Amino acid sequence: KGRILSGVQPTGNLHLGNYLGAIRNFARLQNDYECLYCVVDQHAITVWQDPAQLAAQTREIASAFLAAGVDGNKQIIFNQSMVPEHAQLAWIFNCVARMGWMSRMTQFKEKAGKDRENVSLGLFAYPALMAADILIYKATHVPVGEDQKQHLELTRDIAIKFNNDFSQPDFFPITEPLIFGAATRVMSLRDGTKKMSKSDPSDYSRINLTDDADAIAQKIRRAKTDPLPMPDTLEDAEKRPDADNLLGIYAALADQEKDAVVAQFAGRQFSEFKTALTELAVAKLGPIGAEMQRLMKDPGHVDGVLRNGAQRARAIAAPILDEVYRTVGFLRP
Ligand code: AQP
Repeated sequence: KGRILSGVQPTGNLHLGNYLGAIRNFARLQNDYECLYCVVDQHAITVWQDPAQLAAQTREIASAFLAAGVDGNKQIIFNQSMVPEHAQLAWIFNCVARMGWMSRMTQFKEKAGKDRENVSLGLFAYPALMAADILIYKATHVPVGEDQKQHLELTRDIAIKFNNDFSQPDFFPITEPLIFGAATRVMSLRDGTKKMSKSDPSDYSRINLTDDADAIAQKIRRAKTDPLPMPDTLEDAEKRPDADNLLGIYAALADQEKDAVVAQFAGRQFSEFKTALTELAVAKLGPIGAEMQRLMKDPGHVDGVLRNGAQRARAIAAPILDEVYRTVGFLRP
């Protein structure tokens, strides 16, 4: 059995893209792998977070994992800062990774924008911490959305360089990304060329997992489309980003192939399709949102899941960190 590690940042506005690209797959993979699912609170503070909100958002993400069907007793659900071995390994990786590699990370370039002098050092170093999140467990597979592909390649580069630098070719595994489903990159409902994202200032750009039926209906009704009827071939759809995005969302939620959905709605009016998409989205997301709301009212229970998960995660991470320290040449107590 392989081992999975994946994480989600507690930065608020958990959305349909996070669900279809990552969280839904967490539950689907749990029978075939040993899984560790992490709320990456240390990644979140690479940009300013209000402390009270950070704590609430950490519980929100843990609730989403549970509501999506991850079994917190069988699998390990925890928050990153409760397992200090992540940050300890990250320091070593900061010394393995090269400035040039980090400078090529497109997410850093996008998030830093033109104001590079004023972003945190943590934002730049974040992919090395992500590599540590994965490799502190020697995880073999990481389910993520497509936007994380480049960071996973960096994780592989760090593993290879560490293995070479210390002449231990099999020390860290070369982790494989698991990117699958009909919606590996869900786009904004306001602009089919931009990723759906937590930090988009417009709430109409995304469907949040905690949205109720009315909010979902309103957002889909207002979703941007073009003036033509629905595409009648996959090639036609792919040339029309807004339509393509909605078709991909429908296919993913219905567990169908996109070309089957294209065929079903070919040449129809968008209004008709949007009604069907709303019904489907409410049916699939409604119960998850309701379960999240229920869990968020019981912080004691969620905190218990995180504490228990952190203990079990540390039991795996501590001996691996010890092995790394010895390999590097650090004296041990
Ligand atoms: N639009 C998306 N489509 C598919 N998958 C997505 N993911 C994120 N956006 C989409 C996947 O969700 C997981 C958790 O993401 P994250 O919280 O670590 O951070 P992110 O990728 O930075 O998410 P956002 O929503 O885009 O946040 P902001 O706005 O803060 O940058 C990951 O597996 C990711 O691939």
